[in-house]
Amino acid sequence: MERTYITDLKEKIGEEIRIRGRVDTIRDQGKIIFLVIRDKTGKVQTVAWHQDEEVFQNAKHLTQESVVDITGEVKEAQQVEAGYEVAIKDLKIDSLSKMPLPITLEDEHVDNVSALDKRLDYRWIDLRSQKNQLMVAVNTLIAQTMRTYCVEYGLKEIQGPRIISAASEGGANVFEVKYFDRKAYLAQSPQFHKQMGIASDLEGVFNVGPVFRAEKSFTTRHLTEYTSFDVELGYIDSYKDVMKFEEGLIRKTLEEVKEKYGDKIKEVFNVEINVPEQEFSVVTVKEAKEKLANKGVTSKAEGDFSPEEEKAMGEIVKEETGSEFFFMVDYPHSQRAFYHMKNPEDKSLALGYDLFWKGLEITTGAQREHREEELIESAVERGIKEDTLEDYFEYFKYGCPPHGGFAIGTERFLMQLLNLGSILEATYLPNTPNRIGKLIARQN
Ligand code: AMO
Repeated sequence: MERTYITDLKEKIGEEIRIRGRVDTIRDQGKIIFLVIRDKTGKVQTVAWHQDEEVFQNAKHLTQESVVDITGEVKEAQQVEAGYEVAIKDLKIDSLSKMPLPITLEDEHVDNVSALDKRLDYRWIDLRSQKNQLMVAVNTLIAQTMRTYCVEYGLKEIQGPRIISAASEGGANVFEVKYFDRKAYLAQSPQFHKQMGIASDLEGVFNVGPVFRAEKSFTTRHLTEYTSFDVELGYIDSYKDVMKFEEGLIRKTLEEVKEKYGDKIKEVFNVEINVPEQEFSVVTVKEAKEKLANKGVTSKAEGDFSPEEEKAMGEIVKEETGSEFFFMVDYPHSQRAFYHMKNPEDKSLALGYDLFWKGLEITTGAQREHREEELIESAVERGIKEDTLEDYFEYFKYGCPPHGGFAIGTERFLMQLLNLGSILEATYLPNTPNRIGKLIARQN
């Protein structure tokens, strides 16, 4: 018999059906056992009677979270909320779960770090919760919408190599790997190879995949491996074209999420999805520092922002414009990646931006320096040895269109969307300095 999903049972009253799923709860009342069964579409009460010896003995053996295959009849039952239940005719145990479970199946958000660590150690059980099931579904929709948006815009999807010969985002936080008898690196970003796509006349490209950062940051927003959604656009006039593209991409993504999951997200996470109505605000670093100083929020981060400043700035912009998003522009070039183009009117500034959402940086973007000589000059200014980036510089030797792009940290995006307390919660199986899948010893 074909499987029926639990959500479809309401249409099958009086019929014989087959359901598959997990035992959510067990109520043993002596001569009758109630099993609430859960599948990805919902829950239903099923009943085993003592008169049916075989079914009853099987039900007696069951433990919570066991996987079962049930055939039975859907019967009206006024005493249960759904108005129906399943009278079990055949109960097959596909997989018996050991007891006790190492974690409780939390539907509540857990702030306590040790509890989170334990949940992450048993992530495959933790992901069974209603919250996490919804989170994974929302993440799927985000990825699909972003991809579709890029494809419809005419961009080509590429997969840059993850093992590369030179660090793109500076040598400080790059993982070195042994590559036969030489050194190689895990890509911190597909930066160089998405730019290669522009030199290859693909005109516009996107790349979605894992990137690696060897940062010993124990924060709520850093991972050592995350998924970067990268875009690079050719023949731009300004980094503002890049900002405009990203704004459209995010607006479309939020529209889709709101339409498909808005009510469910409100119910499960108590979060309202706000599709931005007006254009994202744009603030210069100088203006932001002034606004922050007026509120008494300062830091030593010159030309950059501490997490406290970022959060406060998010609140200031929200208060002033009602917007959860803002672009920060006019960063000092010295604080940015060497490949950002310098502003020709003030060479101390970069033609790039960061995008903030609810007070957290979710994106860096910029127009790139596509002129070989100027690019090498910027690299050398940073103390980068020219020969270490020879392969990259070659992309600009044989004609390269003006271009720019950005990268969204997808886990940060999901974290901000659902107001999660930590990026670890937004990651399928997070890697951090003290965690490779499971917790490893803290060695600071
Ligand atoms: P950047 O290094 O700012 O820029 O990274 C882009 C975005 O990636 C996310 N992110 C992270 N997420 C989780 N854990 C981390 N350790 C982490 N580091 C960064 C953030 C950030 O905004 N090549 C450039 C992008 C470009 O210019 O196209 C780059 O990688 O959301």
